[in-house]
Amino acid sequence: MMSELSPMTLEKFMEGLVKRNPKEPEFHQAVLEVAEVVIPYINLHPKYIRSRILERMTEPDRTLIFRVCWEDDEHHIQVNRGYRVQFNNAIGPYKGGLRFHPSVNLSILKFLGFEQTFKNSLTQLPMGAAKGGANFDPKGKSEWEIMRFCQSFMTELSKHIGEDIDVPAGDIGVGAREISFMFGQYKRLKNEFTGTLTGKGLEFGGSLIRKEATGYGCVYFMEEMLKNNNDSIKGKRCLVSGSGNVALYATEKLIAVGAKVVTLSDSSGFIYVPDGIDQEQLEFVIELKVFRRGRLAKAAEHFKWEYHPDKKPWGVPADLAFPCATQNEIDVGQADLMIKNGIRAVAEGANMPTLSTAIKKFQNAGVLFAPGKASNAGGVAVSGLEMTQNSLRMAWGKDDIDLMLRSIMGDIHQQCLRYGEEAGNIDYVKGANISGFKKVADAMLAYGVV
Ligand code: NDP
Ligand code: 2IT
Repeated sequence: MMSELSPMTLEKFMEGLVKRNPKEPEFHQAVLEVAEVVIPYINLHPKYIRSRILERMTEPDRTLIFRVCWEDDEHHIQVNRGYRVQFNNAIGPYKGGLRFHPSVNLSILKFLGFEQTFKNSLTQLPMGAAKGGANFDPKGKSEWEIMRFCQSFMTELSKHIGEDIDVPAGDIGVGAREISFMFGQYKRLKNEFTGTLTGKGLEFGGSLIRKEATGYGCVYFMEEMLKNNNDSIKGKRCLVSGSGNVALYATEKLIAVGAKVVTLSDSSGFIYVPDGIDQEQLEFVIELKVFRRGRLAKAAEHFKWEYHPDKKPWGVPADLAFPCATQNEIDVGQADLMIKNGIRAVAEGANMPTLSTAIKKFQNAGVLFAPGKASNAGGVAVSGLEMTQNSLRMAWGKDDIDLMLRSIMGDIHQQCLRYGEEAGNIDYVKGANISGFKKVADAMLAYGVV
């Protein structure tokens, strides 16, 4: 006989999760953010308790860890650790980026893979979730060293991916150059030309707007949030952190829609440009940071911008904030300062850049807050469109893809409105997590116990 179901409690669930996954603080943090809003929803829908959906969803399908050996320019042998966490393929092939950064470890990749499950679900495209990468630091490496590393990494990874199995893309430290080296090696090993990676060069199956998509999509999401509050983006002063792929294409779109981007940052400090960065200056920074992986201090020197070494931009007064560098960039103290300085809305371009305690500060102060799984979903959405174009063996035009991106971001915003209503306000964290959860959970239920 089936016993009476008791409701789930957050404390007990988290205790079990931490016990099963010791010493993985970023993973615990990402799960807690979801569990806080999803457990009350699950308790209203006991079918999810009975089938232990949240326990199943927080356990990756599989985790691959492998050695990556390569030879540096001095002919020394280097050894790195490579990973692919295939988190969930309930609604499509595993899909998600690769991160090359010395801080990469299992906790970070599990947090990113878990977040990807909800994000990919929100896009409404058929994509499961994965994340991977290596503790390899591309900074200061020569082109040939990067190529040798990418080829060695792909030699192992190629055994586990495929256009209908798992489709990696870029993330921190992995841009067009790295994707091209990895795609070249994949094609050579498999002797096939398929869309197994996204973010490829336009000459070999890449999609227009993919490189811009995360940043553009984040701005589109911010526009939706402001519109829903009878406000608009034009003329707003914006803090952007980071100066990589996401930050710089968010900046490009912000300039195009008439906002002023007054800060950018990298891991060494931030620049402050009181009148806002212009398109010509931005192109210089894109060349410096995205294509040459240089230092932002060089741009500050070149344009005589105010430069603040070893500092984050959050103390600068502004209307809107776009954290686009990395996880845990905004803590409670910084959130307090931003609120005091008049910030009205935050849209995360990075994954989990805001600590949960800081998110609560923003929400309690009435600051509109969009979690990355909603506001940075544009990148993986256009990756999904790249997969479709590759399967169809055709390429769509720029305007068509931009329209689809806008429409996907608008639809994600609608999902947040639908599931995020909280005492007359919209809780975007609740909306994104419940909507993302429901689709994957229902697919898992339909499969039975697998
Ligand atoms: P890039 O490698 O292009 O740029 C990363 C930027 O963040 C650089 O300015 C880098 O500075 C800074 N940064 C990275 N790590 C740190 C750190 N530990 N401390 C301070 N600054 C840091 O990466 P992306 O722009 O692609 O990714 C940025 C964020 O957006 C990540 O959270 C990523 O997961 C997320 N994201 C990316 C998507 C994509 O399509 N690329 C899609 C959705 C989310 P420096 O140059 O000094 O290292
Ligand atoms: O975090 C992310 O969504 C990404 N790094 C992009 C993933 C993808 O497959 O395009």
